[in-house]
Amino acid sequence: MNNTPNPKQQQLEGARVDNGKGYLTTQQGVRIDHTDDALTAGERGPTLLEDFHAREKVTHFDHERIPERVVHARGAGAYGYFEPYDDGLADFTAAKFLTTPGLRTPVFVRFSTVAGSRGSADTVRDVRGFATKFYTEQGNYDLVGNNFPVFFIQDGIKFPDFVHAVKPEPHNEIPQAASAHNTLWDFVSLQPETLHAIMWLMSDRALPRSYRMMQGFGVHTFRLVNASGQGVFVKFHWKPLLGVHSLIWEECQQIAGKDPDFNRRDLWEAIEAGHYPEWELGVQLIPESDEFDFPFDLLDATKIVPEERVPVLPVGRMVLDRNPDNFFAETEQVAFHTANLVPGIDFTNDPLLQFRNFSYLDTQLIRLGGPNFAHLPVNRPIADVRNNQRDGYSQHTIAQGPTSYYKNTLGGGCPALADEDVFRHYTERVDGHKIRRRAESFKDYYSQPRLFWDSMSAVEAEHIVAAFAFELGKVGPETGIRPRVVEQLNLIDHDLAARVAAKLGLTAPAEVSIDVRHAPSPALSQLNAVPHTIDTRRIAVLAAGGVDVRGIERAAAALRRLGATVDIISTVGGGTVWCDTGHELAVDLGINTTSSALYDAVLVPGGAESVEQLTQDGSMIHFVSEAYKHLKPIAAFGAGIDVLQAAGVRTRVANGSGAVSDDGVITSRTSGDDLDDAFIGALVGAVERHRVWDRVTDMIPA
Ligand code: HDD
Repeated sequence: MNNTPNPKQQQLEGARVDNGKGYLTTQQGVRIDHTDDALTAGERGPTLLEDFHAREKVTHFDHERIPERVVHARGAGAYGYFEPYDDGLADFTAAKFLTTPGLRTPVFVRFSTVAGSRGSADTVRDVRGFATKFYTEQGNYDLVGNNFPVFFIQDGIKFPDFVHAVKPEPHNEIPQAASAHNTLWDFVSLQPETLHAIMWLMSDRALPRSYRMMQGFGVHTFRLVNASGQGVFVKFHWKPLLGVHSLIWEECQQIAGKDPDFNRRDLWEAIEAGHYPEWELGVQLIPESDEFDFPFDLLDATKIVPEERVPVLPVGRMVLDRNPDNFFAETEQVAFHTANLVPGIDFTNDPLLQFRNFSYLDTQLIRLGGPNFAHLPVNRPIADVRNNQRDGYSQHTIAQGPTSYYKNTLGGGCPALADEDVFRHYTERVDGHKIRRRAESFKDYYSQPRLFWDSMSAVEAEHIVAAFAFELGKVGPETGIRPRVVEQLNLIDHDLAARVAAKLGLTAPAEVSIDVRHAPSPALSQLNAVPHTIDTRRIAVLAAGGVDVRGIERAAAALRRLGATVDIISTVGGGTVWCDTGHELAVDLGINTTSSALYDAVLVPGGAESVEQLTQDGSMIHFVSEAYKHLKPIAAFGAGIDVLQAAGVRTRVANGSGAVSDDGVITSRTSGDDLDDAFIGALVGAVERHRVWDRVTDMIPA
C-alpha cells in the first residue's frame, strides 16, 4: 500500500466537479431538491420503495453507530504539536521528533474517562486517559498513557477481570461510570496489587478540574534506543503548565447533572478562545546497569520511580491548538496502539505492556470494522506508507500493478527493504522456563500505596479517607467486603484504616508492624504543583439592576488581562441589567442555567439596588454559600459585602478603608472607579491558589 495518490486517483481528482452552491446530493452526487417528505403513492398513500434518496438517508442513519470503546469510551480530542527543547536526548534515542530542535511534530491527543459509556458524565471518580499520537516523519508513535502513573494490575491477563469488576454490574447494568459498587471492591479486597492505583483513584487526582490541568504518565518503563543500538530505561511524564488542580467530590456530583460535558467543554472552549493548553514532556532515564537497584521491579506497572530518586528531565513541550472538525471522524475513529513505535523507542518485558501490544490492534479490528483503519484521516501517518497489504473492508487505496508480495521482480522489487532509519527491535537476551507464575519481585503490594499516603498533605489525606468512606458506603454491608477492604488498608497504614473504619461504623483492625516505609515524595502531592497563574480560571460576577458597573469593569479588566474568564450572572437569562451609571451591562447567564460548581471564584459587586435584589434571591445566596463551602475565593466590594453576610459567610470583612483578605474572602468598602488595587491584587492571589484548603465549612448547609 502507498498512501500517495496513484495516477488513476489523480485523474479522478482532476475530473471532480464542485456543485458550487453547496447543494444537497445523494451519496452518488445526484442533486436533491426535496428531503422533507418521502415519495408516496398519493398525498396520503403508502411510501414507495423506489425512493432511493429516502432509503439511502435512513439506511445510513441506521448504521451510524459503531461499537464504543470497551474502556475509555467517553473522550475529547485535540490537535497540536510537539517540539523538543534541544538535542539533549540525542545520545539516548534515534527518535528524531525527540531530538531535532525546532522540529514541530503534529499530534492528536485524546483524553478520556475509563469506566463510563460514551454518554456518561465527565466528572465521575475515575482514571483519565491521556493518549498522544505523534505523526512523526519516521512513522506514527503512540504514547497511550493515563493521568495516574500506576495501573491496577500487573499482568494483562487480569485486564478483563479488572474491567468487568469496575464496569456496571452485568445483571442490571448499574451503576454507570462509578466505582462505588460491590464488584469493584470485591475484586480490590482480593487482589492487593490494585491498591496503589486505588489510592490514586480515591485521591483528588481522580477528579481533575480540567483535562488541561492534569499530569500524564506513560506508566510503563519503556526503553530509549540510540543509533548504535544501546538502550536506557525511560519513564514518560507530561506536566501541565497550568498546574494540577482538582474538583471537590461534591462539586463533581453536581456538575454531572448541571453540565455533564464539563471537561470536554472546558477543553473545547479554551482552544476556541486561543488559550492553548500546554504540557512539558519529561523523562526519567535509568541506565540498564541500575535495573536491579530499586526496592521494586522496574517492569511492574503498579510502581513509580520517585522523582526525588530519579529526577524528571524536561525534554520538550506539547501545545494543543486546534479542535477537531468532526467528533466522530476524528475523536471517535482515532485508533491508538501501544505497539505503534518509531526507531529509538522500544518496549520492555513489562507483562502488562506486552498484553497491551496485542489488545489495541485487536480492538480496532472490531471497533473500526476491519484492518484498514489506518487509512482514516486521523490515523494516517504523514510518513510514506508502502507495503503488500491488500483488500479488506473499506480499502481506501487503489494499489497499482500485479505484485503484492516480496520478493518480486515484476514490480521492480518494490517496495524495497529499507537500509537506513529502520526500526530494529532492541536486542535482548531472553532465557527462561515456560511458566505461568508472577515474579517474586512483583509481590510487594503495600509499600508504594504507603508512600503515596505518606506523601499527601493533611487535606489530601482527608479527601482520600472521605472517598473510601463514600465508595465503601455504597458497598452492600451484607457482602463482607467492607471489612476485607479495611483489612487491606491496615496493611498500608493503620491510621488510614482506622479513619475509614470509623466513618463506616466498623471496628478498626489491630495495628500490624510495617516492614518498609519509604521517605515521602513531595512530587506526589498535587498541592506542590500549583503555579502562579489565573489563566482560564472562571470567575462568576453576580449582578442585578443598579449594579456598580465601574467597579465590575475595573476588576474584570484586571482578571481578563491575566487570562481569566469573567461571566456576568443575573436573575434574568439574557439581555442586560441597568447599572448605577445609567448604562446597560450585558448578562452572560441566568442563575437558573448555571451553578457555582462551574466556577473557580465569585465576585459580588456593590450597587445598593442590585444588592437589595440579590439578598432577596435564594438562588443567588445559595450560589455564594455553596462556593464558600467549596473553599473557593469569594470577593465583594461596596454594598456587595451584605450578600456575603446573608449567605452565612462569617469571615472577617472590611468595615473601614482598605481591603481585607481573610480565609479566602476578599472585601473592600471602596467602589466604582475608586475600587481598591489591593482588593483586586488580593483577589488575583486567591484565584491563583485556587482553594482555601484550611477553611472550616462543616456548618455551611449548602
Ligand atoms: Fe488500555 C484504551 C490507557 C492497560 C486495553 N487504554 C485505552 C485508552 C487509554 C488507555 C488512554 C484510550 C485510547 C483512546 O483514547 O482511544 N490502558 C491504558 C493504560 C494502561 C492500559 C495507561 C496501563 C498502563 N489497556 C490496558 C491493558 C489492556 C488494555 C492491560 C488489555 C490487555 N485499552 C485497551 C483496549 C482499548 C484501551 C481494550 C479500548 C479502546 C482502545 O483500546 O482503542 O484495547
